[in-house]
Amino acid sequence: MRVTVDGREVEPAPGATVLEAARAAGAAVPTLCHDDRFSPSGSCRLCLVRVDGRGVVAACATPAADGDVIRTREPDVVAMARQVLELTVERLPREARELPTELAARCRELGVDAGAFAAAGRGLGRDDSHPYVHLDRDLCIACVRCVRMCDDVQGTFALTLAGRGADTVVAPGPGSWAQSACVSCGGCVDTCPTGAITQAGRQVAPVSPIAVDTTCGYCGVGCALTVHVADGGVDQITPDRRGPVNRGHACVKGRFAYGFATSPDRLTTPLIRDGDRLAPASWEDALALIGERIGGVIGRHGPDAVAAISSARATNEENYLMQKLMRAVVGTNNVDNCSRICHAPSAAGLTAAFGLAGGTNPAEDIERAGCLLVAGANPTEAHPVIGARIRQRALSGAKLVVIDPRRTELAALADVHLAARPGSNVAVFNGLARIMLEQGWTDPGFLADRADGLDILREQLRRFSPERVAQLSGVAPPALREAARLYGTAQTPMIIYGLGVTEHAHGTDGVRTLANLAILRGAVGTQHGGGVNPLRGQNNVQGASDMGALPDLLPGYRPVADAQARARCAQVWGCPVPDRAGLRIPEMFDAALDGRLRALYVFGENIAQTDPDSGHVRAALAACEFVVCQEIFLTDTARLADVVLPGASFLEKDGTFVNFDRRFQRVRPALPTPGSARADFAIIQAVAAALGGDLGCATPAAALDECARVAPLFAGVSHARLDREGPLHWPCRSTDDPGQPRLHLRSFATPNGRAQLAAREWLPPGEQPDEAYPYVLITGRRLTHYNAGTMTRRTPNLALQPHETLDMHPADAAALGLRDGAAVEITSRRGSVTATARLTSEMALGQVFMAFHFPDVAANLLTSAAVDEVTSCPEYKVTAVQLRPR
Ligand SMILES: Nc1nc2c(c(=O)[nH]1)N[C@H]1C(S)=C(S)[C@@H](COP(=O)(O)OP(=O)(O)OC[C@H]3O[C@@H](n4cnc5c(=O)[nH]c(N)nc54)[C@H](O)[C@@H]3O)O[C@H]1N2
Ligand SMILES: Nc1nc2c(c(=O)[nH]1)N[C@H]1C(S)=C(S)[C@@H](COP(=O)(O)OP(=O)(O)OC[C@H]3O[C@@H](n4cnc5c(=O)[nH]c(N)nc54)[C@H](O)[C@@H]3O)O[C@H]1N2
Ligand SMILES: [Mo]
Repeated sequence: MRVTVDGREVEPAPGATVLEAARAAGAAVPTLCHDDRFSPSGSCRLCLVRVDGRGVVAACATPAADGDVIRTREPDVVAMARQVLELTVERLPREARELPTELAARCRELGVDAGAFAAAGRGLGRDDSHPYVHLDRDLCIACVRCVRMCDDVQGTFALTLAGRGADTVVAPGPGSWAQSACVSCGGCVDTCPTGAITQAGRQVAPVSPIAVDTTCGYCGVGCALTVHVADGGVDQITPDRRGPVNRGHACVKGRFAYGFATSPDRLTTPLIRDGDRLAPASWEDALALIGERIGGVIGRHGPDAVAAISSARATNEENYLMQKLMRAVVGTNNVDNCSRICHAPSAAGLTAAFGLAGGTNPAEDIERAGCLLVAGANPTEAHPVIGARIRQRALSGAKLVVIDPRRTELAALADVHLAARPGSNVAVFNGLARIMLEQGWTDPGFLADRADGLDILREQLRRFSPERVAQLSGVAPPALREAARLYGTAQTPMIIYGLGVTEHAHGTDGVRTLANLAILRGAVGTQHGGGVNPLRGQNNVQGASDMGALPDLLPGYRPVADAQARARCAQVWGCPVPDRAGLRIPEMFDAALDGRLRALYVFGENIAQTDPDSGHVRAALAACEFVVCQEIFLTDTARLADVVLPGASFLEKDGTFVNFDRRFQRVRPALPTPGSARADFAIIQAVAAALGGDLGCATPAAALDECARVAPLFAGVSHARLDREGPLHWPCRSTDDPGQPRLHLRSFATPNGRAQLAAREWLPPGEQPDEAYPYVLITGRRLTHYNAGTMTRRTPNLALQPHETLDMHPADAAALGLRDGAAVEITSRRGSVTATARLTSEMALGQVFMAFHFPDVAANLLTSAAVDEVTSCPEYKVTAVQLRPR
């Protein structure tokens, strides 16, 4: 297509609008209702242009046609646009023209002066009820951008237009904003062109001169954010439209929950234990003590008496240094990260099935999927930007199957919701596989050419009739059949899953039997999309594992047992690499209790609150001779340490994260570290020096370069390249390798290049309800808080959810004599906690749910020591409990 814009010929992309064509030619067409994050509404009429033969059109809503002659500067058309704008602003107060908004900019461009505005506002009032989102109705022009953002991007449908005629303005439903369905994604704030919707207590728009592009430090989605800095703190954070996963969207945490960074509770100086208390100390003293005590343990008990838990919140470069510290300086493979207690079964299961530890497909493939199968994941709360993309895809026609014991938001929207009992995944997935085989909803060509294990699987599936599956899982056979049909017959069905699959005594079996479905269907390792995709949790849990912060794997997933891999590291590091696999996190605690482990270095993980069976964890910490905790807050874990080192948050440092779909993305410092706190990168190097070692790697960029030399999987990744080209997917094996968004296109990375089907029996969970403990407690997440809550509880998110609840079915509550809001005591075989009952039909009978974000309702006092038999991932999703009114 060729068009002419103001005399200049251009070739816009196929399907471009007249506006896009004009902009491609560099013409400045004014817009007000337009936002490229959603489809054009053409309502503001500022983008009027003349197209020869087609008259005056709204450029944003008119498709360009080959040969169009577009004129954007015709005086009569510009005058029309000016009149439209004058009509728009005549009800706005004059101050509106002075605000740093799109509206004011359009007024200046089109020559609409203050006289066109009203002397005063309409007196429609404000709504300041919400902790983050404030509304000044007098500034609203009813352009509908906020509504479109809420509907078409976020998918919450919280906003409408209300009122009559000239007084029509946006409204968050019938009540106040705080009472509305708003999930605080900030999309409306971000798109509002007039200053009607703003962030509480902030300027209408970020005006600070310093804007730093970085990656969100909360969950694994990897949203690109811009941090606007003012007075040494954050002025605002806005989502970056160039972000490949978030595309200009964000959630309540990434967008608003940054207040923790400047909280007075931040650790600003090292602390050293002095009897019962932790006393402020100098870096010199803290590091000298670490050198002496850890050096002493190594001297007396050998290097394997020392272990480290590395941080999935921290950067790749910091994780690379941490594993190098343990292997090259201390001399042990005792290093692990919270992937162990999260998606270790994904790494193990996906490696066994397909040969690589990463999810197989990029987020973009959500939009290509004809059916989305979401199993044991609650993305609208835990990965909200992905949740929004899934919801939009389901609203635009894809089938949605949700497998979750709870009626989550996506379950409520699903074509089929299989409310499987906690711990029954293997039965359900096997049941689906059997129906798919019976019905011929498979890809025989793919199975013959690219997969192994069909015969053994077929034999195993004889034991999984829909009736037996119903018995094991509570899922009715017709629903199971319908789910199998939707997944089995859709074009490029995509599997997305979470901890409801992995955090079980048979979590790896869950991943394997789920992967079976994609293999049977031939929906993995193809150009078309689909695949098997874990929603990895922490901002950098993928990266922490990629960097080799794992007891059995070196950087790039090369086994410590592999002599060649060790030799490669030894050559680059200039020292031998220990060949015996180290301790996993749960094994570290056991080893501490039986005296094999004497010193523990905990970096950015709050194990006393987040690991299962907290009593056991605390005993293990107490049993260690020496515990170092590197934190940004004085957590429950830090309180139990001998030395506390003050680190830096993601807003304060330089490096990279790897998100859930294997993208390396840059993290850049926006704020100074508080007090004498230091970047974790520098701290780990100082600890190495205190132990007489030298980790090299002068900068984070140099550390990633070194990693690229030892790990062929990331050989082509560097800070320089990321700065130049933007995010890169691994595998990225050379500097001209563009990276692989979709894995396994030609062959699988397994030893024989074929996908491996797995025949697995269903086995009971580690703990089951009985007469004494008749309810099943599921633990998981809530939208507004994040894991241990150390960060989100120090932000206004606390106002959105001030305390933890125990979610339960109204009939269970009635049987116990509990009302909504009543105190309920929850007791497991290990401990007791008290929470407030929340009655909801999201829960099935006999099952209750709570999160672990609040230390005063310590879910992990209850959870058991049962772990996945392959990876030692804890069974957080199944705990037998009794309930009692308090
Ligand atoms: N807001 C927020 N976002 C977060 C986090 C947070 O703390 N808060 N944490 C981050 C981290 S570390 C992670 S790992 C991710 C986790 O993200 P998700 O995996 O989505 O989170 P969960 O809520 O733990 O569990 C998901 C679902 O599993 C279901 N489930 C429980 N048992 C079973 C079962 O036996 N079978 C099936 N099919 N489903 C089951 C639960 O009902 C729950 O809805 O979230 C990340 N994002
Ligand atoms: N009952 C129950 N328990 C669970 C789960 C569950 O579903 N149910 N889920 C489990 C899962 S999936 C996970 S991943 C774990 C998460 O458990 P944790 O990793 O313990 O949880 P976070 O709150 O993310 O804690 C990280 C700690 O790092 C600190 N921190 C943050 N950024 C930085 C940094 O840049 N540098 C330093 N030095 N410190 C930093 C924070 O203050 C915080 O205390 O919880 C697990 N626990
Ligand atoms: Mo996690």
